[in-house]
Amino acid sequence: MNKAALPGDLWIASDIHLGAAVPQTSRAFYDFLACARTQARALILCGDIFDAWIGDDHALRNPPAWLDQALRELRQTAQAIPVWLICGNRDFLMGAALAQALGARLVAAPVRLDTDAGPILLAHGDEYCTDDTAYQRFRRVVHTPWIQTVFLALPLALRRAVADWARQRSRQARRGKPMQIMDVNAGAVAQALRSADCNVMIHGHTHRPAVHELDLDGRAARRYVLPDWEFDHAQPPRGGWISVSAAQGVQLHPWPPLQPGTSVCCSADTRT
Ligand code: LP5
Ligand code: MN
Repeated sequence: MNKAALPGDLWIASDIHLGAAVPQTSRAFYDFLACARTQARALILCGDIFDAWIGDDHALRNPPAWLDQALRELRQTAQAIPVWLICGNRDFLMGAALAQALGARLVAAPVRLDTDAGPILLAHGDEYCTDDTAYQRFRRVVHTPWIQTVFLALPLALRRAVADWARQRSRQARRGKPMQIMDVNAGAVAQALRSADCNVMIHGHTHRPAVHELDLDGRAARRYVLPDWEFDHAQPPRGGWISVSAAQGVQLHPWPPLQPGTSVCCSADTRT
């Protein structure tokens, strides 16, 4: 179990799925980053920041325009406040070179995080979708170190083709799966909380934002699910984040704020 501590007001987001095809989502996220830079003590991005990640070299050598801007925004944020990155099932190949280039910290998940609101177990969440055995098999394969080494040694164009194929296969596979198995398994969540000696979990991945009250061996526990971000195709657009603070505890927020200019943030034109 990875452990860490992060005092102060934390902002947590995941599942932005940044890519070439989501300019509106990217812009909404960059407005969020601008607010985080002035209002958060630290920012944790909890996986699937990118829609697919095929290696740090892709980003650092000659990034396409959309990625160059994403990296600039993340780097600017990491210059203002600590930025912690957790890998998701789309961007599990994010590595130390990217973190260093951004001035961010790559954190292995799940991580038991000591915060001003108490200990919190943070994860992307795909690891708890244990009913989805086909996905867990896929996950074991692509998390195998030697397979990752072979993949990362491939020419960029071939890596992109493999990723596109994997995305296509995943979309097809999902169509044949009952929704229920693509959510976290209650037993897996309970076991993770027990192992971490924690009563609060925050994760993303499922795109089912909610606060779940749990009974963990007779103790009250909570599972917070981070929203996914989609401002290009979804109606209504959706985004959101979680704040962690001594004053308000753990809170789920929509993005943009319901009333711009409210306590947590800024009007949309605050980007610097
Ligand atoms: O991602 P999403 O939301 O569609 O569905 C996920 C699960 N699918 C995935 C697969 C990713 O989308 C693939 C993108 C990764 C790109 C970068 C790396 C490319 C290869 C790296 C090699 C080291 O995560 C989906 C879950 C769903 O969440 C809900 O939890 O159900 O799981 C699947 O669909 C998996 C399928 O059931 C079986 C496998 C299909 C993919 C086969 C391609 C194999 C390529 C391996 C190369 C070594
Ligand atoms: Mn995910």
